Amino acid sequence: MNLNQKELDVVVVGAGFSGMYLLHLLRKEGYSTRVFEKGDNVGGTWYWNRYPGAGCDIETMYYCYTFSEEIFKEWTWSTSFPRQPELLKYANFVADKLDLRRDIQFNTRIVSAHFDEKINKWQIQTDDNEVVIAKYFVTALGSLSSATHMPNIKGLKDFEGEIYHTGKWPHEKVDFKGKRVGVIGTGSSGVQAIPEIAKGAEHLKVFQRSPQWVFPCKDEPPKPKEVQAMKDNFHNWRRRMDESPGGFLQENFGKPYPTFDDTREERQKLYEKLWQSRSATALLSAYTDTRTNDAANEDVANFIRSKIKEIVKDSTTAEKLLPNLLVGAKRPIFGKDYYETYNRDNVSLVDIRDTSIEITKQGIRTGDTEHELDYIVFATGFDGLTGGLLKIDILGRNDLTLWGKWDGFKDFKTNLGLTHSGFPNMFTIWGPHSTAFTNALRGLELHVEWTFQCIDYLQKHAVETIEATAEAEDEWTNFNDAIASQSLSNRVPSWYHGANIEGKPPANLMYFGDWPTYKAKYDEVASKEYEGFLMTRSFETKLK
Ligand code: NA7
Repeated sequence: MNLNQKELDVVVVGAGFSGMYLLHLLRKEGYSTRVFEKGDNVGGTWYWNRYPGAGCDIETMYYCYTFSEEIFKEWTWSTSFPRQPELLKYANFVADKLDLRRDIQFNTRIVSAHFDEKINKWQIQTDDNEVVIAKYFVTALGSLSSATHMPNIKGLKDFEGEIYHTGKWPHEKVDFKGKRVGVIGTGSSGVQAIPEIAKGAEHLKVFQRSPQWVFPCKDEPPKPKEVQAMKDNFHNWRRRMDESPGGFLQENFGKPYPTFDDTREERQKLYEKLWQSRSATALLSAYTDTRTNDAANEDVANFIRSKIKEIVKDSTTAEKLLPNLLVGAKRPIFGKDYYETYNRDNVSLVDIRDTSIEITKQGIRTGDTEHELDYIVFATGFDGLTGGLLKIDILGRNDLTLWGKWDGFKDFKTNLGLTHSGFPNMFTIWGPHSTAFTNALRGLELHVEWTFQCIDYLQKHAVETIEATAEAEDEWTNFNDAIASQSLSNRVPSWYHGANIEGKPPANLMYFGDWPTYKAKYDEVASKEYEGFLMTRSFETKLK
């Protein structure tokens, strides 16, 4: 490793799954590459999100690298839905196997990246004031974990107890024994953390602003026969993943016709079966129109409401937990014993939908009620997709910022989610316009492979700069927006549109369509030798 080298081919920010894989590909082809990582080890999302209960909601056999048959075959998961410690162990296993750490500079944050038009290279500065120069600047920040969201609740600074955020969990174990704990937020993180915190705390109060649909999933060990079949048929299995709508194989137990072709009894029978399946998200495709017809959607909603009322013994609490929301419009939340947790004597739910909330020295005040607490856990999410990017002082041509280019989100555009006109030789992996409903690991593999192949092409063709054209950006953004307009998700504000961040103007930040179409778009652009991009060649090449 030569961490003193000041001029590199590629600088990558982030040593999560994207940065690790990109480093592997670039290094194999001999490109001088350094990854900068603000944590002290690899793992990205799974390095930071260490809260109790943290885990993945895609089954392990899909939420893993598929670029290497050897790695795939060598690793065996212990559960169907992997928990954070095992995911982090997996990231470390891959880093060891590929000997990645020697080119990763840990404990180092990139604070700025300025494109120097005189030399057509990026000047990149760390928080230690080290400056490196690179031809290519690649962000691999993940879509969420680089920018946790701490809401600006009155009195936050006054609290005399301890404050935690699920997305920035301390590396030392937090002991809840004998503590009065408050959790704010009931999204995916809150729903995972709440049952685990409840097991340790003296008392847990959950402060819920919006009840959401929580789908139970069964955390059982993968069936050895199924795993072996996947390993034995690796290439076929990978191809089938790419042909599937979400980039992972899901048994479809639903019916191939619309909801109301079945009688009420038949529908209830099917819903019950899907609720009991390995992942109750199967309910989202119970019938062909579950996600497209409002009455069909409400039929499933009513079934889940009946389940919540059946599970939660206290009827007032159950009533507070009932969502009034299209099913499947927000990112589905997977839960393990979530609703059951409200039957514990040491857990209570505080509905803050219509109440003022304030933090005091001793805890949280809602309306006139004071809740005394030792710890407050914020499970309040992230400034997703763009938050991490905007934290870095990135300047493209003519000192253009991303914020300026996007006109403060009023004119939000990207080309393929990866490139941005005005920012030559810059790639933003798994950032804005990444896929909403796809297996993220498969998705980021595509972004990484595309970026690597593009860089390799440019180097082999003596290209000095590549940059998306404004027309290509318009086309891609219009394509994305057209798909979004058909999506249930467009009808419910969420982090997919930046709606969770106070003052962040809404924009369509994700791709809501299916995986094969998304992948085909990327493949098409590459196969047409980067159609939609401007390239400038080096002086020597121009002379030839
Ligand atoms: P989410 O899904 O953004 O959830 C954040 C939660 O925090 C949600 O319940 C919010 O309520 C709540 N929240 C946010 N701000 C406040 C304030 N000011 N007061 C009270 N409650 C608040 O983040 P997660 O970390 O759970 O999950 C993010 C993604 O990670 C998830 O989609 C998966 O892809 C993995 P709200 O619903 O806005 O009323």
